Order: sequence, then C-alpha cells, then structure tokens
Amino acid sequence: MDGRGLVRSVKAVGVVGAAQGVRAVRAAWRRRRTDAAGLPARGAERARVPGPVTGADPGPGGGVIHFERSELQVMVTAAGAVFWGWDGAGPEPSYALAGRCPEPDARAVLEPDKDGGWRVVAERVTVAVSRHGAVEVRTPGGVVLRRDLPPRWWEPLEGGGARWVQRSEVAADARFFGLGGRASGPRLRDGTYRLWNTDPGRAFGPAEDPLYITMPVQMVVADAGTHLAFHDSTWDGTVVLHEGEDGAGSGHDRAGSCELRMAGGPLRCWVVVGSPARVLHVWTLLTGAPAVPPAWALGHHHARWGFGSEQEVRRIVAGYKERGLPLDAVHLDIDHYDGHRVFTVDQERFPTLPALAEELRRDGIRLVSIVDPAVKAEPGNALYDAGTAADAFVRDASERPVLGVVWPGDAVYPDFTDPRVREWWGGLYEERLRQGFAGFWHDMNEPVSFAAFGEATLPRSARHALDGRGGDHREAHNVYGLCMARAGYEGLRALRPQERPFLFSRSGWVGMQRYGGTWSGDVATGWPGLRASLSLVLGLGLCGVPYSGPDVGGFDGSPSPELYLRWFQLAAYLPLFRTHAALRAGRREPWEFGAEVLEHARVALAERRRLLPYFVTLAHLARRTGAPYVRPLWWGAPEDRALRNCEDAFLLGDCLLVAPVLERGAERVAVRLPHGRWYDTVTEEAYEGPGQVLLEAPLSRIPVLARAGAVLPVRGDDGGLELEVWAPAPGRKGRGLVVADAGDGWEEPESERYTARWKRGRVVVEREGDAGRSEPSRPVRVRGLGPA
Ligand code: MIG
Repeated sequence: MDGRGLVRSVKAVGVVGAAQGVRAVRAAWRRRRTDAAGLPARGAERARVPGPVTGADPGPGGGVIHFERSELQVMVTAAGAVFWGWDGAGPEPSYALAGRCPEPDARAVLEPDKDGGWRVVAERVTVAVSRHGAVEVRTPGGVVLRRDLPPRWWEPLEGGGARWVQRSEVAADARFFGLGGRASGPRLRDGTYRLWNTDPGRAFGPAEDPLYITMPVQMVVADAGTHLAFHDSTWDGTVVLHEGEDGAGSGHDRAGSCELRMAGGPLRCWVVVGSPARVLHVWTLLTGAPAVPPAWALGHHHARWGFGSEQEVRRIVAGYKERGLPLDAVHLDIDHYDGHRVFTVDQERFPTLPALAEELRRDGIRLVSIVDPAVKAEPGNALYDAGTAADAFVRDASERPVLGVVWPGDAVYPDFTDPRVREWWGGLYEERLRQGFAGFWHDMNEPVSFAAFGEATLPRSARHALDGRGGDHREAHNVYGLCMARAGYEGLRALRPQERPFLFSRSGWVGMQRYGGTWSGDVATGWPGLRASLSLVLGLGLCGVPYSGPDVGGFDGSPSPELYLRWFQLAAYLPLFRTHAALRAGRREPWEFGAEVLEHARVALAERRRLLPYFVTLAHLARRTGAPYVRPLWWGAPEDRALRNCEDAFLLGDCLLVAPVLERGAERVAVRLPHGRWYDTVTEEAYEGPGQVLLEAPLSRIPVLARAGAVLPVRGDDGGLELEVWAPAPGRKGRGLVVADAGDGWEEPESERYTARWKRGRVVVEREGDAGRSEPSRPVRVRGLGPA
C-alpha cells in the first residue's frame, strides 16, 4: 500500500464508521488475494509494430491494408464516419454502438497513395495510410486534421491480449475537449487523464482525475476543422495531452499531441469530421440518440442525503409551497432504504410512501429514487436470495461470489454485462413504481467497494459475462454503469411501456445517453467546485451526453449565501437543475440563506419555469441532432481561436448565451461574444460580437444574452406557450424552432418553424409550413426594439 492509499483508506474508514472500516480493510486484502490467484502473472512481453506495408484489398467503404505484422481495416460509413481497426478488429461487438455497425459508403474508394502508402477517399474525408502504418485523417481539401503514428503493441510471450500505445498529432492551434466528465476542463490542458471510472471517495475539485465517467472520446477543435476521435476499447488507459504551440509567424509551430495507452482491448478507432454540430449528429447516429426526459425532469429537483423521514419531505415541500417556489421533483437518497438495502423502504420512517408520492403528484411533484447496484450479502435478504438463485452476482476466478463492502455492509454485485441479469434487475423496478417513484438515480455504479487502499472497486480478476464473450473486470469495469443504466431503462420500458423512463446515472460510458443522463457527483463546496461542475456538463455534452447538472451548493460542507446563490443561478440554465447535499452537510433549501438569497433564487426558479418550453425543445433537438443543450461558445464558430479558450460562459441552445458568475465577490463578468448581435435579456441592451464585453452581474442575476433574431418558446403567465422574439439586426432575418411538449409518452411532437423579419419598420413573425407562411397561432412578444 502506498502513502496515498493509506490516507484514503483512513478517510474511507472515517466516512463509513469503524465496523465498515474494518470490513473495508479486509475486503482490500481479499481483493489482492483474488487478483493474485485469478490474473495471469505479468510475464515477459514482446513489442510489435505493424512493419512495412505488403498490399491492400478493397472492401466495402474502403478496404484492408496488409502489413508485415498486422493488418488494418479502414471503412467509411454512409454518414461519413471513419472506422479503422488493427489486427482484424472490426466495429463489433461494441458497448458504444447503438445498434449494428452502420452501412459503409459504397462510393468510398481505396487507392494507392504516394510513397507506397494507401488511401481511402470519400466525399467528406480522406484517410491516408502510410507505408509503415501511420493513419492521417484529411479534409477533402487535403488538410491534415489528425495523424496517428504507427501503433505499438506489447504481447505476453505466454499468449493473451496485448496492451498498446497510440500516439497522435494534431494542429498546433488545436484544443482538446471531452474524455467524458472531467473536472479540470472543458478545455483539456496538458496533462494525464485516466480512463477508469472512479468514485474519488470524497468531494472533488478541479484537480481530481479521473471521475465517475471516463470515455476514450476526444473532440479536437482547430482552425482546419473539428473532429471527434473515439478509441473503442473499454479497458483501463491513460491519455497524455499536450496542446501545441503556434509559431505565430516568427517561430516554428509545435504540433499538439496525444498519447493513448490502453491495458487491452482492440485497437480500433472512429473518427468523425465536420462542424461541431455535424460531428455530434453523426456521433449520436453511431452511439445512440439521447433519451428525452419527461418535461417535469426539466424543472427543479430537490434532493438531500438524509431527509430521514416522510415528515421532513413534507416539511421541505411545504417550504417550497408556502413561499410560492416552483418544485418539480424530490429525490430520496439511501436513507429511505431499510438498512441500506436497495429496493426496500424503511417502514418506520417512510410508512406511507405510496400515499406521499400520490400527495406530491397532485401538486405536480414527482418522487425520484436512488438505486444502488450492490446487494447486501445476507441470506434471508430477499433480493440476495433471489439474485443468488438466478446466479446474478459477479464471481471470482474460482467461482465464488465477489464480496465488496458498501453502505449495507458486505455486498455482492449484479453482473450487468449479462443480458439475463439485466432482465432480472430491470424487473425489480416494479417495486419502485409501486412505491410511487417516477424517476431513478443510479449511484455507486463505477462500481464502488469501500475497500479503500488501492482502488475502491471490484478485483480486476472478477469474472463478467460481457454479453456472452466472457472476460474479467479489467474489460467490464468501465461499462458497468452503462450496462446498469441499460438494465434500468429496458426494465422500465417493459414495466411502463407508455412512459418515457427518467433515469440518470453517476457512472457510465460511451452511449449512456441512450438510457438517460448523469449528474456531476460529489462536487466540493467551494468556488473551484462551482467551476468544475460547469466543466463536467460542457465536456459530457461534447461526448454525446447532453443531460446533466451539478449538486447546487456543492455536495459537502456549507456554501456561503453568495456561493449557493451563484450555483443556483448557474444550474437554473443547465439541463438537470437539482439541489443536493451530503448527510452531514449544511442546508440547501433556498430559504436557508437569508431573505436576499431567497428573493434572487425565486427569480431564477421563475425564469427556469418560464424557459421550460425552450428546455423541452432542446431535449428533442438533442435527440434528433445530438446537439447538447449546453454548448461551448465556439459551437458555431470553431475557427475563432479566442472562443476556444473561453470556458466560463456557454450557449444554451441557439438562442441564449449564459455568463455565470464563478468568482467570489464578482459583480461583473467579461464575456467573449460570438459573431452577431446579442441582447441582455434584462436590460435589452444590445452588444455586437465578435469581441469582449463586460456585463453587469449584480447578486440578483447572472447575465443571459439572447441572440438577435432568436425565436424562443416560453411559458406565458397563463401557462400556455408563447414566443419571445428578439429583434433581428437591421437587414437580417431570425429563425427559431419550437417542439411543443407532447406529454410523457412516445408520441412524436410536431416541430414548428418560425422566422422573424423586418418589414416596414416592424418585426414580423411567421410560421413556416408546407403550404407557405402563416400567422403564428401562439402569442408573440417582440423584444430588443430599443427605447420606444
Ligand atoms: O458514498 O447515497 O454521489 O449523491 O448522496 C456516498 C449517498 C453515496 C454518493 C452520491 C451522492 C449520494 C451519496 N452517495
């Protein structure tokens, strides 16, 4: 055990109590023993590179290029995504892909390139493979977006899977984003990023890496273009990033670089090129459309670890009600379980849960339940007995169930990589639905075992079904949360086929958006935590997971009134808007921070409710196009270098720009505006981009700007849908899309398209239809017309 490990284990003991701590230490030893017996000893290895090219065979969408010691399949899909795989690796099987591998592009051709290399030429991209196996992705104009050097493998002499390294170069001006949820982003600066889903076991700040969701997905933005690269291996890995340096005319450019080391798995890669919008669109065609949350999940949620009783839940709800504050969901944490057992209810403290749920429902408030994966290992515990009978739990190499330690004590873990187990687990949500829960919050699914020195997860030798292929935790770890989300989602669909499931999950992997969203986990209370929480939302959105948000106020401790308010104001513009805190943390209700904070929080809540139709539209847009609700400022202008470095403001859809306050005492924020005219939504003052502006940010609000020409669906005072239109700049046109809420089912809502134009000194708003333009059937309010 190293020093850090010891400190961590002591901390873990502090958190979970003495008995648990002793168990945790025992479990750590158990894990070590299990791995020593269950994993092959790391013997001698042989290094290998592809060697010189020997020939090529055309195939669908590209072909196979042969090297002396490997071969490379290159395939361009009909939508223009590029796949390549070494050593015979194809796109399937894959936990990332939403379905089967997409159709190849029949027009892509394999042809000889210069210097003995080969290239695949398609409409939107050229892939050039050098004679030693370097792979270049080029734009149709021939500009190189990414150059992957020949890979290198290390193979055990004894046989078995190889580990590998892949070095890549990108433009000197390129910026990296993504890699899942990273606290230090959204721009990923020089450093090492690990690919191993991890519960840090304490509240985290920007320096913490890795966190709960890691993905080998990088979005790279450069003058020459934007691309996304995904190395489809679920194994443990590290990514070392170095941003390049631009010689600025006087010196030499230094390319940006990325070095990816993977402990195993196929060496295969997907690359998508194009505008950010196109990249995300093709990406979600590949990995799945984001689930659309029900409208209530786009409102305000209040959670807390330790409500402790029905009375307390009623008290909180009454607190919102008395003060006229909107509330849409209340989340029950593990303290409502009976002895920390998942799928049970403490009957003493929550004796009438279904009645409570019904009561809340009448006030338009839904109940959301936490769901932990680990099952208390205790004969007589019905779930344990049922799971044992169904052979549902992860076993070690000698066939014994793997024991971990979590809140209920010794625990076993369902193997969600087994379709049989997913089905069994999915059926268990029936109990939750009977209790009256409408949504689900998956926690601890990295998965966590408190055995805290080394790593707080399952032994690497633990066996998993891996959907019939069989393997161990080294390969299954990173998809454990993803597969649990799938189990929950599919179970809920079967149990309540007429309703869209609402589920969000702490851990996950590429493709998790198919089942739901996530939240930022245990972000530390403090200004750095506030910033980290925005970084996570932005980064995950660029990896295809658009629905997430932070614990408002931070997870631990007690935020100052100012920090709480700024967090609240930020989260009011994020997809998941939820207050939450740890067991022993300070209060998080908006009225606990004094009258002033309450009044400003009230404004944020009211504005969130007013924007609900816009959030609903963004949720449907995310599903249809992959575009996240929350986008970096460079979304529409990736060629603007200054915007690439802007991390503290963001676009909310096409219409709004939000500039949160992320610093203590700040009452003004500097923002770099993208091109065009922008209106302060409160003062209606107009600003012209591109360029930097200084905006007033009194405690009462954070600056939100509307794009000139925006047509924004909002909720009117009578609850009906209205159009808020921001005057286009003179001589310009505006447009907007409205996808009206069609309930919590599967009915496909209609899209309404609007335009806004100047006509004889007035702004005219019209609906665009197949039969031409018509008057909007919704009330319209034009803003930004300047002083009357
Ligand atoms: O070990 O369920 O991130 O939101 O309140 C802590 C208790 C377990 C971690 C989650 C947090 C939740 C807490 N959980």
